[in-house]
Amino acid sequence: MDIQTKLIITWPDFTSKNSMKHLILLLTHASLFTIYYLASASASASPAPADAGAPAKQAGEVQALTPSPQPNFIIIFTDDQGYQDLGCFGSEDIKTPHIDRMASEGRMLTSFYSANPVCSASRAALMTGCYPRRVLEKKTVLFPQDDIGLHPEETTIADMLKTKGYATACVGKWHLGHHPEFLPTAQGFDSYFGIPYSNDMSHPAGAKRPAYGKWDLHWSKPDKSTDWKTPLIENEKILEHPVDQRTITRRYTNKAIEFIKANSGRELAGQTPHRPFFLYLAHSMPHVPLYLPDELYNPDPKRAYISVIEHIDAEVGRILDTLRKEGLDKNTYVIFTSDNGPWLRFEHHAGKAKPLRNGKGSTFEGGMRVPCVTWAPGRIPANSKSSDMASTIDLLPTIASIAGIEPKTKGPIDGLNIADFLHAKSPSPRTEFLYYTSQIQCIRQGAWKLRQQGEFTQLFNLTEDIGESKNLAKKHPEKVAALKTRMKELDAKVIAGARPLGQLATAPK
Ligand SMILES: [Ca+2]
Repeated sequence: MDIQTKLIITWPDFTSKNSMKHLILLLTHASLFTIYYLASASASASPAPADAGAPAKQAGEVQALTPSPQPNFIIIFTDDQGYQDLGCFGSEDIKTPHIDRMASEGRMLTSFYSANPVCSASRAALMTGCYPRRVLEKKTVLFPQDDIGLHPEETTIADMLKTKGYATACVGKWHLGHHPEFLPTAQGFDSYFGIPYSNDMSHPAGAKRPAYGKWDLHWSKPDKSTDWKTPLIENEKILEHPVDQRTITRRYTNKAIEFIKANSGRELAGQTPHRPFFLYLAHSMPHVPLYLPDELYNPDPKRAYISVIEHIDAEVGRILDTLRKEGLDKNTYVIFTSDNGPWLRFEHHAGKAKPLRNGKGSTFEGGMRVPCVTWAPGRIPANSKSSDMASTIDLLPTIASIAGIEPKTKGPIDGLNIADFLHAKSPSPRTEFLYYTSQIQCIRQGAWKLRQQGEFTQLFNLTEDIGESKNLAKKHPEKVAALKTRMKELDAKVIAGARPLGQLATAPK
């Protein structure tokens, strides 16, 4: 293959006034990457299924399974799923038998935080192990007209794992920059399949975003899902535009299973051993608008959110079944959580964060404390549960530790290694946590949480008052003063070490 080959990729109207100059991109390394991926994917996919050109097995012959000594990692990240929206987290109306089983075979974390109450900033934090204020400046949500993204020089979990030879795939919603320079394939992922931003961001710009409060109407017209003009991207190219959102949750799962099987560790005679893998599966639902495959559709709009979570649960079940079937269940960590709390204003098109206060967009607990189930049979103890604090920002250093990697990040990170806590061998090392929107709003230290909005101060004891109903600020002025000082001190460190987000004009091509 001529390694100097250049592909011309057209990127249809991504809306910004500056993007015209990027409509035609000469992507040297990106296209080579694509070519490499396609070639390696076709090569590595072939030995995985036993029926795909492999020698016929003889009776009694057991196919050799040689799981890699390096564990695999899967993060399943849903969008706007509330703290209560799993059976094991107390849902009164949603049935999630597969994730409940995952919890009974693993460990539930009940004080687990996303690092921001909205999409992009939450994802930047997960990927980099940093408070979003450190890596995404004051941006919290990226839009189709933006020319920015997570800086390509930031070290993501995928970048880090690649230093140890991991195969990496991102499937689902990315939302850290939709231009090729910022897509997952520029951030350590070998491949990408998904939508680049939220499923309600109409596209191209200028098209009217359907009005809020019309969700029952949208639910009543499932065959109009393509009204949303949401693109589906494979690697750096638009595959479908618009994508039919009825199909998306299942197609993400199909892609994820294909990736798992291609890296299952099954060795057939003469084949190169497969690599350990990292799969980041970020479902774009239950963010509104909600859609389901036709056979699961129920016209009652009050069933919309319930049915969508139950569909996600069934698809998570398919992932776990694949791991069991491929013999990977003893060598794979699966972490299921959500990017932020439920978007409460949409009523039955949104979830619940009970017993927490508020939801998406808020630094009350309902905005950022999310359901979290961790699973790694034989490594993470079954039937365990902890209310110790932990956060998505802790996953990068934790995964690094488990994989035996000393992460070389672009600068300081905020995450802590919670591996021993995950394995129930120690309490969580996280005793403090900062709550950011575009800027700092709260600090939690043990049971105490200080919330500061302008001159308005609130102090809660989360152990006694998980619903943040009693403001104790006047009763404990010394605690308020100490927490204010500590919050300012920690925030100043984050801001002093903040790094620029990626700008399209300066991003490497
Ligand atoms: Ca979200």
